[in-house]
Amino acid sequence: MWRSRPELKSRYDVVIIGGGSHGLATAYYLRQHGITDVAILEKGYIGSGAAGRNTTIIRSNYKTPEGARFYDASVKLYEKLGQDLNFNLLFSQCGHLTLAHTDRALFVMANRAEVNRLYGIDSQLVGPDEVKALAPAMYVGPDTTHPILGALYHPPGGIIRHDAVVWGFARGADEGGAEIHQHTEVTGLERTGDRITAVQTDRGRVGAGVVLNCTAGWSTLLCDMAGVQLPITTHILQACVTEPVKPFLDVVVVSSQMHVYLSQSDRGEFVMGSEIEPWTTYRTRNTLNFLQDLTRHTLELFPQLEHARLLRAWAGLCDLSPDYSPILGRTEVENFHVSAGWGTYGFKAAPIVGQTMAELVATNRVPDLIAPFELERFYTDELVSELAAAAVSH
Ligand code: PYC
Repeated sequence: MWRSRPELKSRYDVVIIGGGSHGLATAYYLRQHGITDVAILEKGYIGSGAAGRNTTIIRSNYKTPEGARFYDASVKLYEKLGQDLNFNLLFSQCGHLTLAHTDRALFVMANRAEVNRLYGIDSQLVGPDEVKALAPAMYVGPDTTHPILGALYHPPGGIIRHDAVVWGFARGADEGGAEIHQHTEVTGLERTGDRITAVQTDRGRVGAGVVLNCTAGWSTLLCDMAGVQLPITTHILQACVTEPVKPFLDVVVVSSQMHVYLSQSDRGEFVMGSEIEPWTTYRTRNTLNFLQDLTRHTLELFPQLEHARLLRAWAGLCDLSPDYSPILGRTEVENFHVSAGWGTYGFKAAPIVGQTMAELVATNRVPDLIAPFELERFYTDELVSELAAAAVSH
């Protein structure tokens, strides 16, 4: 679907580090600004990082005005992305239910619904009867460890085929002239004064007009090479998938108290994820604790899955920033920009990251949507707290 890897040229106008959904989306949208002398450098294969390891959930019911309008813009791009890329992304806007098991959770969700609605986002608090109607197969009886008092219901939320998003953006970027260099590892960045002049790779050195760090997990290491410090710690997040079973769930179900989020894919598999691990690591192996906790909580909600076999489990790297919002846009190095610190929110932001980062590169102006997320906010103390806006406790 894209040209095979060419030789590296000695220079590109734009070098994008990271062939995940953000890097590929940025290359795709750069083409709309007429910028086509672009190389994407990916140390593994495209989509081998966070883009291929998430649980494919798309939503915009965030807590802060800055977050809500940013992710809303992303959902809107996702809605027409299949058509734009001429690629079936299997986007199912089946709705998204965040369960509330305590009065406090109901209060927080009512607040989120208010913020969401102020920005025109379809999001509302619903009671147990509506929860039952939306997910008839879910056990909602009063005799559970965590009785369901209500939920935040977000109809535009849903799931999308993550590999297809990666492949669609890759094909679109390639058609626009960008070169995709898989299995090309960045080993250093050459900085002269306030600019990055070249990128060193295990296949040689390339000069660069602008460099974008679009990696997850490795973002701090790459920023270190540029002399830029990111306030990020890296943790693993684990997920798993069952064998296909008869369809009985057509809404995404999330519970932050039970640390579980799950959906049923078009193939019938249950895709399930859990809490972020509290330790920092780059070791993407699963743990028994994860499987025990996740399956216990899932079976409380869906006892029907008792006999379903797990097909696969995996882990991905999540970069956490102090306010759980991304770090996006410019750094103190003039021509070195970042898309980092996404926690567990990165995949759902891919199209809007691509569009806004491409605009930043093309115009050298910071788009309004990403201005609140600049690295600078940690120096000016203007944090954007998305703490507790997800099923994980970040
Ligand atoms: O924020 O939607 C989310 C999410 C899904 C899995 C982890 N976080």
